[in-house]
Amino acid sequence: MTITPVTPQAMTAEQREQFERDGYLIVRNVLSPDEVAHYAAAVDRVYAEHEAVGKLGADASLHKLSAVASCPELNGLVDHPAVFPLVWSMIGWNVHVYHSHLDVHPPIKQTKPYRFEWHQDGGRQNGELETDPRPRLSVKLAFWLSDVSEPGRGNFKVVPGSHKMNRIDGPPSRDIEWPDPAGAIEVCVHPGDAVFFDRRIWHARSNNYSEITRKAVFFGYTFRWIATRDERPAPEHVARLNPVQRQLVGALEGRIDDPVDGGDHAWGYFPDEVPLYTDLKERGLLDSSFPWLRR
Ligand SMILES: O=C(O)CCC(=O)C(=O)O
Repeated sequence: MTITPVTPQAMTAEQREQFERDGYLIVRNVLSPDEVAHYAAAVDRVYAEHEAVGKLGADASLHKLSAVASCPELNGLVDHPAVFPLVWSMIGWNVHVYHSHLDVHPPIKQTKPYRFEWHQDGGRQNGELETDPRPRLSVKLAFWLSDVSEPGRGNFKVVPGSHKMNRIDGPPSRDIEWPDPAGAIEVCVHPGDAVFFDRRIWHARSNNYSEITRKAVFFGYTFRWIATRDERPAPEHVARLNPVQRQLVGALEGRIDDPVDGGDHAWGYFPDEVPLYTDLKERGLLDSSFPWLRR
């Protein structure tokens, strides 16, 4: 597989300003055509396995949680050097993937019943945190493996700038037809592009009434002091991961397994044992002007 060589670098001041303003960034050409083919083939394999045992959705879609545990070939996406720096630039080194999924949405042949899909990520984080706006807490990367460069292809929809809004107007129940929020857009991206977004941005998947099967992989990153809802990959797959990938998928070993110190490890009390911390330190990328990049 040919990978476009990239030296990890912190997000630029322009990217930070745009992300703070809009709540998302589109990064073009993150994956080479070879990488797109490689990852799409892996996703296709998982899809075929689920299809063979009748485990697709009613619309023949697949929304499979725990991306790396479910499809070990996706491990190279979890710390992809072209976009992973956006993650640690925004939330630092004490992070892991807490929620990830691979998604396959074939063309829908019959109109689906309406469902209001707009949401912020994090479930009850959005009811149980008292501030306005609520804190960011997590960010997400979406890698696009199919062409959604035109609207109507099951595009990811966002309301730019809505990440500071604790609520939007919505129907009394999710099956009642309701207009999209003011300012909503369909994000148009090519295979190999990535979208980086704040979990708080109001977003939704749209229905794919095009002729093209939509394929994407999503990784949500948060602080290690927030519990993961992802499964850990099997030991034979963990063996192939680099130390930062192991941190991200919750597969570090050693003190982290200690009944007492393990909690402190997740709370970030032992930075020198956290692979992303040591990696950034060696590269001189720990910019102490950001609290989450301090020791
Ligand atoms: O699949 C999509 O376009 C949206 C995914 C989504 O809602 C999410 O990642 O929280």
